[in-house]
Parts: sequence; C-alpha cells; structure tokens
Amino acid sequence: MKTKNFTKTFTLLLGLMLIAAFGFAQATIVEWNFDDETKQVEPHLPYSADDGIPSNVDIAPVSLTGASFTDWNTGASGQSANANNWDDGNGTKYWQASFSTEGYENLALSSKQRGSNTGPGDFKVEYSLDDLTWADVPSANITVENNFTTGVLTNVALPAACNDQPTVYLRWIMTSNTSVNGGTVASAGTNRIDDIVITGTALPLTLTLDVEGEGTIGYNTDVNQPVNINQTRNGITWVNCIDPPCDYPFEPGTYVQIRAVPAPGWEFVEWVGTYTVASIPAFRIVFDQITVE
Ligand SMILES: [Ca+2]
Repeated sequence: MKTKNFTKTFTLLLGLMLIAAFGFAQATIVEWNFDDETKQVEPHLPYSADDGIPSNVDIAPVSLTGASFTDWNTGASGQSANANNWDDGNGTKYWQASFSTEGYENLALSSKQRGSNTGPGDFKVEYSLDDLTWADVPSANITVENNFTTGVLTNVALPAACNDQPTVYLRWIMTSNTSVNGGTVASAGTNRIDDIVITGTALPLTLTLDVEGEGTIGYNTDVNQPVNINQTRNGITWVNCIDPPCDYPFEPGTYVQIRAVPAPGWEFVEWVGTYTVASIPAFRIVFDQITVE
C-alpha cells in the first residue's frame, strides 16, 4: 500500500540584517551641476554626470542638438552650460540627457534654465527609451526668462515607463520661436542649463534562496527600505520573525529571522522576492504539494 510521503520538516532560519538608515528615501540617481573644471574642457559637451549612482556618475551625458555651446557661464550655482544659435529651433533644437534608472522607481526631475532676452522662451521636456520615439513628460512645460528662478522644474514626476531602465533619454526641446522678451529668437540669443537632478526610490528587495535555505539577499545599499514578510497559503504552517518585535513592516535596521515550516503533505520549494504592493518589498515562500504514492 502506498503511504503518504509526509514532507520533511524544513526549518529554515533566515537572518536578515537590514543595515538601513532611512526607509523609502529619495536617492540621487543622476545629477549634473556643471561645476567640475576638469570636465569643462574641449569639446565641453557631452558633459558627464557629477553625481548619482555608480552607473551614471562620470558616465551619463548631457549633450546639445541644433544649437551651439558657447561657454561655461554663471549658473544657478557655480557654472552652467551656455549655448546660442537657437534661432528657428522650434521642435528641433534641444538639450539632452541620458542615464540609467536600473533598480529605481518613483523618479522625479528637477532642472534650471535661463535665457538672454533674445534666447528661446519656451521649452518642454520629453522622454524616450530608445532615442527615437519621444513622448511628453507631463507637467514639464518651461517658460524661460532672464533669470534662474523662472525656467525651473522641481521634482516633476517622470512616467513609470522610465522606471528600472538601462537608459532613459530626456530632452529639453524648444516649443516656439518666441524669445524671452516676446520677439523672435535670434542667433545670438542664449540659453543656459544647470542643476539637472533626477531622484528616485530603490525598487523592492529581491531575495534568492535555494531549497536548503541558503542564499543571499540583494538590495540597493544606497536606499534601504522596510521589509514585509508575507505568508502564503500553500502548505505553510507558520512564517514569522523569530525575535520580537515582529511588527510588520519591519523597519530598516531590524534584525529579523523568518522560519518556513511546510504543513504535512507539503514541501518547501523556494524563497523568491516578489512585489505584492508597489514599493513594498515582500518575500514569498513557495511550497508544492508532495505527490501521494
Ligand atoms: Ca552649476
């Protein structure tokens, strides 16, 4: 007679030391302040990022299309990139930035522009994932004046399509040929750009363990997040943290051990990272029913 093959009881202890300081903090993914004299040299543009995550800093470029770089001039702080030859540039002349957002979501854009009186007065920001097809970033129309306080975007949300991408392209493109002073953009008219900053929050943690319960936890150490541990129903008898306090979500810095004990008739299969709620990391524990022979 075949007997039910009761599962071995797996008792898995997982120590998670969440070395964390701030939950859900905004991280600087990429920043150009244009103040690095070592990069203010020929050919000047593209100018690589001054700050950000390792995949961007000193790599991610800001470039210029259609107009002409003139010099490094006074910016909102330090220097800014300055350009002329914006005449007849409606829809064709733009500043452009490209950068990685891998591992990040909830992206927000800030930038500052200033024009001379005959420089272009109207821009908008578009985004692309392939440098070919462009769409508007919502709420990113910019009116430029002869100061660094008007043509400013502050924490404008980037579309979710930009999350977790190897390369996101943004461009600040002219939307008219009207100049700052209400005339027509002249070839001598200039536009400066400074303090481009994109922030975001780290994507949820991912956890990979094999069936023996050995494995590693991988997460972005730049931004640490609270951790939820969810129960699944497939045969699990109990998943919990071992050492109180066990309030969910666990705050960053909490030392947590969780135990997965399959119910009779079930077998532990794997731990996987999962996204149960946007921005809330969770660990799912998978069980399969054991074949009754
Ligand atoms: Ca600057």
